[in-house]
Amino acid sequence: MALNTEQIEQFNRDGYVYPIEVLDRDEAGALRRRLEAQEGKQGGRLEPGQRSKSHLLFKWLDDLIRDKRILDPVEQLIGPNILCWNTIFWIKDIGSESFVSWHQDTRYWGLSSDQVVTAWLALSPASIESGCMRVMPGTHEGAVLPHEDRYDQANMLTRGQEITAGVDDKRAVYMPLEVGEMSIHNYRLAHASGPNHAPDRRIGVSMHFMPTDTRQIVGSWDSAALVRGSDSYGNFTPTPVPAADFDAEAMAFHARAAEAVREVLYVDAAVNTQKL
Ligand SMILES: O=C(O)CCC(=O)C(=O)O
Repeated sequence: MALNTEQIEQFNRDGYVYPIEVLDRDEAGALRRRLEAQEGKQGGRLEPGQRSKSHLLFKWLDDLIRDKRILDPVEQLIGPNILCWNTIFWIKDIGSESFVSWHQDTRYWGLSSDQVVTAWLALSPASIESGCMRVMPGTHEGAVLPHEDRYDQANMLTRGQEITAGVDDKRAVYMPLEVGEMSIHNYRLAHASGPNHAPDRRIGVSMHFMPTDTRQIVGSWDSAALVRGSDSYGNFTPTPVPAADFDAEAMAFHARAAEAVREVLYVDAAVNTQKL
């Protein structure tokens, strides 16, 4: 569904837009079942190493990053030539105290562009009770705020990185989403989320899109999927398209691609917490 003028203005001014209807409940429910079937085969959870670059493991997620319903609004915000850099699962079980501290992804991803966006799709209800995302309007502009590594076990972020100044809780905005809805935020926007006190798991998948002129400026090698338009820059090695879930060739590529992301996320970190 196309964004209207007001939504585009809001994204440019505040750094986020939501809710965007993407999948109907049945379609989102079917994807959730596929994810949970895989979790069921491996002891009820994804391995930390399966949370990132997951479109190389799950064919249905590779289909999703190429889905017109997701890419049309993304194109309205960042232009016609689009790479998908990463996909990450954010799963909080019932009663989980897992949280995400206030942070800006610009600080950690090693990407040169200020136009990178995160599209976050809800595969179960993301409510205030279940720990949906909160954002700090306007923080996508200006300097990156100061962060400190706090290494909290319950923090879903690699190093428990947290903004130490510049977030005013009273001005923060919750972004609740129904099943099948998505939010989009600029990756510099400060965001966070709380624990899950709802009677269902909170399952989201984030998809990180960027214009093709983006470069990886921290890591020596990185990969991305060209999901729309053409890439005349060639700054990222193209990711293979999996033929099926856990396709052997894509899995081999995933091992290298996810490791490259980890190297960037943990650069200069005191501890490798192995959360991704
Ligand atoms: O899922 C969450 O609660 C946080 C997600 C997040 O930090 C992100 O998508 O960048």
